[in-house]
Amino acid sequence: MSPLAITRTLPPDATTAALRTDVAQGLTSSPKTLPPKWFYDARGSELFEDITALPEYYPTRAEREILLARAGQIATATGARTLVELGSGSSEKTRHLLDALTRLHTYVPVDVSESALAAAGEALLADHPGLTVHALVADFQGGLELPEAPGPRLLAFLGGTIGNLLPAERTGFLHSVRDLLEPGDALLLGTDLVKDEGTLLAAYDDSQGVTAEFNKNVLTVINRELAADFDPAQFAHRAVWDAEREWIEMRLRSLKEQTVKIPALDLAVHFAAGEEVRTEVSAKFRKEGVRRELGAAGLELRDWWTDGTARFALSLAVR
Ligand code: AVJ
Repeated sequence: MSPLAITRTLPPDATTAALRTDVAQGLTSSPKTLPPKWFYDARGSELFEDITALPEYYPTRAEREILLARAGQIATATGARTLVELGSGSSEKTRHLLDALTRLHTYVPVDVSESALAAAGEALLADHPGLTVHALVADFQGGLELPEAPGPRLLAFLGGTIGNLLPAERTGFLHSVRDLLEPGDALLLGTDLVKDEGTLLAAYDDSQGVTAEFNKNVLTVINRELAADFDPAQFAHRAVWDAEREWIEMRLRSLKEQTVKIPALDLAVHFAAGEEVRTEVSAKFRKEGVRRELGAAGLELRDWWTDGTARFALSLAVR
């Protein structure tokens, strides 16, 4: 096999069909919602990379600190021959793992963005010429068919992205992960942790307005893909801490009463002045809650590591 293979499990029009369904359902529900997956067109992915460098946005730095400190232990604990990374994106986080996983034979990055996968795969092969990279263009929530690869396998879901799933979606996801894992395999999970509201709000509403631009970008995606006429200037970015559910919500608030036309869906969407669309939840976790959610899916929490100031955690779980 050539060192870099790419398997497309998404039919070519999958994303447009899924966007149409999500927008039609989300903007006609009450309250209105949009799923966060649609942030990540090329501009959105670029804005997210900018967010990870912001002083207020601590999760990326905190997770990198843990990976650098614990990659050797993770390698020893798992002896992984295959690393599967869900939502790999730029695979920047993965480098620390790949450097430590000295027995690694195959890397399987999974992402909906084929361009991100190709770029990341080429870059990693340059540094790890002996590695086999089998990239999967897939939506990890859509049920995963992993390519044949030597075990034991380590399934990594980093960045705190599991926090984007609502509790019921997390349950389904963790059960699908458990069904994927065989004895000897492991799940490496990145979770942002509950902390003071001020720190959380600053991380999702930075002083430079990068997160605001990231949030509004979903309107541009819908304008481009569905010929809608959203005016991003007529919406304000908001970050809200829901202390009961322990999650951050990103919202877009309509600054006036307005009607947005979405011709591709033959839809006109009315917004009252001040009405808000929820565009993302980012759940924050506690150790016992993670242990419980993993346990309910048939996974056992084996290791729990945090950064020096306990802002973020990596956990290792097995069947
Ligand atoms: C990439 C989903 C982990 O939830 O913190 C960053 C996305 N949203 N700033 C997160 C995000 C607003 C990020 N994840």
